[in-house]
Amino acid sequence: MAGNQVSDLAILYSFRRCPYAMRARLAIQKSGLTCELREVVFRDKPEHMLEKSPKGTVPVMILQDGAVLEESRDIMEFVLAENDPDNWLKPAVANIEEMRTLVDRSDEEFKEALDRYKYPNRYDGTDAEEERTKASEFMFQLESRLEKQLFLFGADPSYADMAILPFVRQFAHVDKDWFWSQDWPKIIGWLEWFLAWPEFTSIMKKYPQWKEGDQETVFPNFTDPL
Ligand SMILES: N[C@@H](CCC(=O)N[C@@H](CS)C(=O)NCC(=O)O)C(=O)O
Repeated sequence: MAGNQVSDLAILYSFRRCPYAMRARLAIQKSGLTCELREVVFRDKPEHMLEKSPKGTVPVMILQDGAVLEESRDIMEFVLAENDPDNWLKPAVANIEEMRTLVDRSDEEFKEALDRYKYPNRYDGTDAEEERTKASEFMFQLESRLEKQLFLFGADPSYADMAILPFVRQFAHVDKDWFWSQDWPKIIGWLEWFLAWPEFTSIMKKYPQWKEGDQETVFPNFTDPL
């Protein structure tokens, strides 16, 4: 499938540092499909994006037939259902439902604690350390999975690893010294693998803010070396 034209998927509104957009870009790149990437700046969201998806979050994918995917996991599952060369949706030891359950826990409890730990001033009566402890409970659940296998659902990366790792990265980056001194060696190894993985570094390429009338930016750009 690699090398298909822009028209495969039409448009992806994205923001480089958003973990939801990262997981969508990882899945699109893996699927071998291409799209037109439009980099968003939150204080200046494109009218076209808001027209198609008034909730105003990224990522948003607008397909050729006009269908709008406005949840990162829907984008991941849609593109991987088209083409999933490394079986991210079908790991050897699990099915999609089991992976979705773990990703739900990440997107709900873990993300809630992570936001409160990262931005305690945005939430009344929040104690950052308490939130960090709550978020750490999820880390220990992941650690015990990773003690048995290199990735969350077996010996190879899956949909669940890709959906969760961008948020673990964010958690680690709030206070790197603290994170890297915790007793979760498997998580640290898993995250370090991810940070150095060419498929991750390539989706973190910088793009200027998209403006109406700009030339199309094709993502991924298969002519760039990984
Ligand atoms: N449930 C959504 C959440 C997406 C989301 O919250 N994205 C954030 C950025 S990381 C956003 O767009 N925020 C909009 C804003 O801050 O104005 C998804 O999975 O796509």
